[in-house]
Amino acid sequence: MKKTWRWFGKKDKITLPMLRQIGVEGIVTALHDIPNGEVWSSEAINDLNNYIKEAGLCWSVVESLPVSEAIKYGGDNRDLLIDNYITSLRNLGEAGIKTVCYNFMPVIDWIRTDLMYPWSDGTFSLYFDKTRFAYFDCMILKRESAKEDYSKEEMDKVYELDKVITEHEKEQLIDTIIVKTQGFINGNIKDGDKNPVAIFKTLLALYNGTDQKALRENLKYFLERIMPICDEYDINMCIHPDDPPYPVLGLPRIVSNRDDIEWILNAVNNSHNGLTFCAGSLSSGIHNNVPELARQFVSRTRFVHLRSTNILSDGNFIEAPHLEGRGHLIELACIFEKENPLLPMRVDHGRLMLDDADKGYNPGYSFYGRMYALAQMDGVIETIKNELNR
Ligand code: CS2
Repeated sequence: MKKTWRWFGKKDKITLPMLRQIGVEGIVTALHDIPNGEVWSSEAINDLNNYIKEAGLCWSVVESLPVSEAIKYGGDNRDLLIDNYITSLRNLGEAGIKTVCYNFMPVIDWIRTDLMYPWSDGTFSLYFDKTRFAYFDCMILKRESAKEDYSKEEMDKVYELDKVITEHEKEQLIDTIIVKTQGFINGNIKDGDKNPVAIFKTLLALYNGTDQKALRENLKYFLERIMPICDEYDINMCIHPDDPPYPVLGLPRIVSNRDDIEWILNAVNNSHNGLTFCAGSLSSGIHNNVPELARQFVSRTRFVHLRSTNILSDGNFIEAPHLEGRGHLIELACIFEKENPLLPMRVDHGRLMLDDADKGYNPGYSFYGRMYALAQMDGVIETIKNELNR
């Protein structure tokens, strides 16, 4: 597999020369400053592409070319937004950038309740606490009928938490769940927005009446419209799984399990309609057997995220060290390496360690933590290659 790295553009404190030193072979990035829904011009694409080339690297994967909410819920202006998306794809294709990761999660991308969960060895990782998330849903958002989505036992824990949670912790939950993730990934909510909860509720309301079936149909509509340009430029679209892989906040989710992925790949049976195999997202659903999914979908996988999780007895999950946990990354590396040695992979999320906090930390995207994980996976991949060449 080709070793790629998610880099956040010229402002990233982790610079391209640093990445060359640690053996990175390709860059995964996006035009983060362009607002969601607007065209990525050839000028802007070429400018970043040349910057990457001048550093002796190549732009391997776009992550992400974001899909606007109106495309997902099927709003009146979706055709215009898809036209813009197609123009951006054409401009990327002209520049020779041919792998595009995106997600189709309504409103919210990945969800965690804690960005600094301590391990006993002094490192930190991202964490999802079911009770805190339910608390956010029922007691902070006060979403109508939210309580019906949780068991009595889960609600009892929410009421217990309500007795002890501080105002500061509530603020932190809001910041973690809706500002840090959404501001950064989808651009829907920005740091400094006065009332993120109110904005978030407006966004959720856009999906009133959009069920799983409708969301699937909207994805199919989107894919059918963009496939001709993908065919023309040989662009592989790779959808990212839901994280975590089950419905949240009353929103439908359609990339959470084997059936979902089968549905998507069959609904538009074109090899350019592919998958980002995110082992971390898939592993945080107890229903998913990650190596089995990899074996089944390897031929339509166009990009791999190597990350692992452990699900704890209470349904909480923690991002695990890369060689541990439900991601089974060694087995996965074998499956993908055999199928396609050129497949781009990046280690996804790393623990926070050493003086990572000084590197302008985006949650999950530490320098030393990811470098450590990359070195581990590099060793695994080289061993596999060695075995295959015997
Ligand atoms: C990423 C996702 O940080 C992460 O968890 O894997 O945010 C991913 O970039 C998007 O879902 C892809 O659109």
